[in-house]
Amino acid sequence: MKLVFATNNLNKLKEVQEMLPSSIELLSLEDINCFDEVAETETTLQGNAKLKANYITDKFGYNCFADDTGLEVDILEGKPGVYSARYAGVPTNSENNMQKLLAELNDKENRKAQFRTAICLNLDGKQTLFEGVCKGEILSKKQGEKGFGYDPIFKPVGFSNSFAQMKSEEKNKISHRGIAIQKLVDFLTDYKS
Ligand code: ITT
Repeated sequence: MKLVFATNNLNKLKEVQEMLPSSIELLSLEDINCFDEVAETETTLQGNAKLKANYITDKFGYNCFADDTGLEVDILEGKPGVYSARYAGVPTNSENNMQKLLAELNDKENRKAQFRTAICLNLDGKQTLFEGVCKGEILSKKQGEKGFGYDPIFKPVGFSNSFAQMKSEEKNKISHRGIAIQKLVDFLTDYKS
């Protein structure tokens, strides 16, 4: 089965590639000659995931899935959430986003946060949504070099390392995207066209 993953984020593409069984041939936007930027104009993660998946299915006709991910910080009442990519403004910049969040939480005791991923799958004319959540806390400074985005300042519950100190297989087992992708894989495994 051929499926397009509608993302411009090559780190996400790599993570997801590692998780899919060989029966699913993952196509990137580059593979289908799509170089468009889809503006994430919705106010929810599900809304943006739908927007990105629908753009590809409507314009290029492919079965496709897209994800949108947000970091929800308890003491900030769920912010930056759906605005995580643009937290420190545009053009988006992960280092600036992390520095803004660290400054915002300076001296705060409650550092609880969670990553949430929404996935929208368009398959044979039917749409299905999946979600994954990973609870953790925001560290007081960056730790580790791996991963991307907010990984150096996020430590999942039950672990002493940040996501950026984990191998991608380790992160994928417990991460928001890993959990949501596993649900997608289970769905596709049971799917009869
Ligand atoms: P696409 O929309 O093209 O898929 P993106 O990088 O814009 O790529 P999102 O809107 O889903 O992806 O991401 C929102 C923000 O959250 C952005 O700053 C990412 O770097 C960050 N992010 C997403 N997944 C993450 C992860 O697993 N670990 C750390 N940060 C992550």
